[in-house]
Amino acid sequence: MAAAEAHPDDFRCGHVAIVGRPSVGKSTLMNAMVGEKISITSKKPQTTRHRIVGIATDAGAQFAFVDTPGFQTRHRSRLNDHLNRAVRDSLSEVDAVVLVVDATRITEADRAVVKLLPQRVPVIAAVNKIDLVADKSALLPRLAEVAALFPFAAIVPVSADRGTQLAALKAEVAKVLPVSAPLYPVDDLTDRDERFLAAEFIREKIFRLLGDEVPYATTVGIEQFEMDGALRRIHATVYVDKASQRSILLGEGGARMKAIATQARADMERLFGGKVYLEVWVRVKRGWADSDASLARFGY
Ligand SMILES: Nc1nc2c(ncn2[C@@H]2O[C@H](COP(=O)(O)OP(=O)(O)OP(=O)(O)O)[C@@H](O)[C@H]2O)c(=O)[nH]1
Ligand SMILES: [Mg+2]
Repeated sequence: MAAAEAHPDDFRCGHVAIVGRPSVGKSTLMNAMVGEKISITSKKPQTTRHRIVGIATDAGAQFAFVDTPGFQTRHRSRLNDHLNRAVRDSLSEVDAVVLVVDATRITEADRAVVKLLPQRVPVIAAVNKIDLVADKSALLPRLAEVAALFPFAAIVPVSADRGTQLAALKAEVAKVLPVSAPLYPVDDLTDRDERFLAAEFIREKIFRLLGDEVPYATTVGIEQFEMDGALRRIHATVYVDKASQRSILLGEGGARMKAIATQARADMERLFGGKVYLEVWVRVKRGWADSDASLARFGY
């Protein structure tokens, strides 16, 4: 293929797992390095539930970042077991790992993730959210604390949110990747299809617009995804655990669900580059997060 031949002999490429405890900014970091919102983010822990590859290609390297769920130390459901398994599985199949920690504090949950880190694969620490550390002299002892956790190949302070030091992080990752032609077409941004991304964008708005209970009782299925000329017609169903959660999700006269759908549709139209007609239904499916059959059906 002509495109592959155009890359220099020392071009590097590989899969890079992004791991860490919940809410440290793994998905924000991946999106910032890819340059598009591929993976959903929110202030709430356990936003990411699926392994998702985000691809960034530059002149010297192609990075296939693998965003993973935040590693759980509290097991509340079978869903959580699936999420932790996704983290462990990604660690066994990559060329490098980026461990993300929060520059404001290292916790027991971070230490639990460090215990999972592979010995034979290079691990780089990204100390994220440095924008929140007003007193930069506080950063040095934090970096020393991180260095004591594991024999990292490099430690890079970053801000995923502000885009600070991302080139430095990529440069450190590129150093440890194998020499290889690109594994993905250079214009690809993710390994996931629009159907998956559509469901995720809806889930993101639920995480962002609702309180602390309902998002964790929710999953999204896409019933129909059709092209009608240039228009995408998408029918989605939001599943909740109880009827009371359905009422909360719908809101007064359906207003909350309408806001969720409107915001999700805007994200879809931006990423897909075309108009979207979106219809969303809410159904009660009791115990879906604790049933292997339901979890399999929803792609967990
Ligand atoms: N101030 C600041 N906030 C950040 C930064 N990076 C991420 N955040 C915020 O941290 C929160 C969590 O970000 P996510 O990217 O969803 O975190 P995550 O590690 O993927 O979380 P899970 O998928 O739930 O494990 C969001 O509110 C982000 O906006 C950063 O560099 N600075
Ligand atoms: Mg995430």
